[in-house]
Amino acid sequence: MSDDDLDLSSLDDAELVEQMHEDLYDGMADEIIEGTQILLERGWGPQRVLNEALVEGMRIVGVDFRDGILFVPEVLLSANAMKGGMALLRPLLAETGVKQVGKVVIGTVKGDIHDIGKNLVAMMLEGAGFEVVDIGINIDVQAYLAALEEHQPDILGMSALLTTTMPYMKVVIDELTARGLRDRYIVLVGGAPLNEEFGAAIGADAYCRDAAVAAETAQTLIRARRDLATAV
Ligand code: B1M
Repeated sequence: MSDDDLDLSSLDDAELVEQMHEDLYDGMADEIIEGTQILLERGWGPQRVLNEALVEGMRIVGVDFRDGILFVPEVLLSANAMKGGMALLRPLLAETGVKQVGKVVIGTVKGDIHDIGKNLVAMMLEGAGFEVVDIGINIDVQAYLAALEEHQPDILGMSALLTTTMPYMKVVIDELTARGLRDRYIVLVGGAPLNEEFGAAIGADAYCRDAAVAAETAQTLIRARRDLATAV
C-alpha cells in the first residue's frame, strides 16, 4: 500500500506514532497534521503528542542528518512537517488559563537559523502564563538590545543549536553587563549543544535542558526575584 492510500485512523496508537515518525522523516506535513489531530481526538494530551510523536520523530531525523543520510533540503521538509503539527498543539499548550506571570523576549542567536526548539520553548512559556515576544532567528546583539528596550521583559531567552553559534550568547550577556543592564533581566539559555556548565560559564542565570524545564525555571526564577524585591 502506498502512503497515499494509508488510512491513518485505521492504525492503533503505537502504529500511528511509528507512522508519524516515518512521515516526519519523509517531510509529509499533511500526514503529520492529520496524525496529530487523530491522537488528540483519541484523548492524548498535547504534551504527549508533542513528545512521543513529534519530538521523538525529529530526534530520529537528527541522527540520520548527523550521519550524512539526510541532507538540508530533506531536513527542511521534516522541520516544516513538524511545524504543521506544532501549529495544532500551540493553542492547546497555551490554554492553561494561568494569569500572566511575566514577559519573555526570546530569539535564536546570530548565525543560527534553527527555530523549532525555540518555538517550542515559546509555546511552553505561553502555556505557563508568560507573555512571549519571539524575535526570531539569527539575532545579533543590537537586535536583542532593541527588543529588550522596546518590550521591557523580565526574562531574556536565547537559543543556539550549533557549537559555532553558542559562544555568541556570551557576546550578548557581556554587552548587557557593559551597558549596566545585566541585572535587569533573568537570562535563560538553551539548545542541544549547551549544558549547565556552559550556561554558568557565560553568566546566564540558568541553562534549560528542554522546553518544560525552561517554563519551570522561568516561573521559579521570576518568583524568587519578586520575593526578593518585596523583602527589600
Ligand atoms: Co541543523 N544541525 N544544521 N538544521 N539540525 C543540528 C543542530 C545538528 C546537531 C545535526 C547533526 O549533525 N546531528 C548539527 C549541529 C552540530 C553542532 O554544531 N554540534 C546541525 C548542523 C551542522 C546544521 C548545518 C550547519 C548543516 C549544513 O548546512 N551543513 C546548518 C546550519 C544552519 C544555520 O543555523 N546557520 C543546519 C541547518 C538545519 C536546517 C535548516 C535544515 C534545519 C533547521 C530548520 C528549523 O529549525 N526551522 C535543521 C535541523 C532541523 C536540525 C536538527 C535535525 C533538529 C533540530 C531540532 O529542531 N530539534 C538538529 C539535530 C538534533 O538536534 N538532533 C540539527 C528538535 C527540537 C525540539 O529540539 O532544538 O534541541 P532542540 O530544542 C530543545 C532543547 O534544546 C531546548 O528546548 C527545546 C525543546 O525541548 N531549547 C531551549 C532549545 N532552545 C532553547 C532556548 C531556551 C531554552 C531551552 O531559552 C530559554
